[in-house]
Amino acid sequence: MTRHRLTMIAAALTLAVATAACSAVQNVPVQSASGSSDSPRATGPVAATVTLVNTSFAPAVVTINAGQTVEWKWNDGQVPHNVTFDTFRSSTKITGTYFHTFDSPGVYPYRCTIHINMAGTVVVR
Ligand SMILES: [Cu+2]
Repeated sequence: MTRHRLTMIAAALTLAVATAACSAVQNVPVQSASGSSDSPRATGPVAATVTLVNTSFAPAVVTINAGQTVEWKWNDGQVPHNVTFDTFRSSTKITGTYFHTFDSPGVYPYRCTIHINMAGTVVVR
């Protein structure tokens, strides 16, 4: 991870904290999909969608609240990709979706193991 990337994440976290401070509404955590393999359906409200396109995750950084779900959508023709975190991952495929519900605040980097420069981050506040 480059220093520039860390700076971007720090900025995102600062923004997340500032936003959270202004929000009186906190989402109630819902059922978690932690540890599941390829989850075909969302188990919590989908708060952000990331498209796998042009050998990249778009957007590369998404910020959600704890208990919310991120959806990944494959849309890169015949180029296979996967979504791989430290402790959970999608399958490698060319179409379809993957969902993960994040229960704990933190910064979660992930990547596609096939394309070394294809990386993203989920910030959970
Ligand atoms: Cu890939």
